[in-house]
Amino acid sequence: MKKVLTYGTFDLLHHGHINLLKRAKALGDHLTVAVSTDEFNLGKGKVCTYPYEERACIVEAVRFVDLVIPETSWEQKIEDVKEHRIDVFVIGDDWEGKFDFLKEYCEVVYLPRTEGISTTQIKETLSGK
Ligand code: C2G
Repeated sequence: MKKVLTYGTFDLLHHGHINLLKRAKALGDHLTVAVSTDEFNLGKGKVCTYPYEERACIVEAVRFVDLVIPETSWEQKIEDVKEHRIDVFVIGDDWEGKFDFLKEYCEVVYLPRTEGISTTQIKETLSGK
């Protein structure tokens, strides 16, 4: 079984996230998604609309997703790859090159982001900006 792993906040889930998850799953047979905790997001300078439990529940319901785990630190990726016997690490190309250190442990794939949609844009639209 070819195992795929990705990470993200996934707040206000939108089709850009779904496109990422769909393409990630297509690279293997099993997709694990590490969803950023609220505390970790503060470190990323992100304040989420939905708390971790709700974001994890929503991501878990996506048919491409097989397992959700919490992302609590920048340092957990190598351990996650080893512990979950991951074959492919995938993330959007806004992170291009940032996780090349994982190439020692698994394949690393940066996928093109979906243009024209973001959680920030959704928030701005809703706030009438
Ligand atoms: N994404 C995308 N297209 C968009 C928006 C997001 O492909 N229009 C992708 C991102 O590239 C990422 C995933 O969807 O791979 C989740 O995006 P975010 O929730 O913004 O996650 P991020 O803050 O990038 O967290 O350790 C890594 C971080 O946790 C990644």
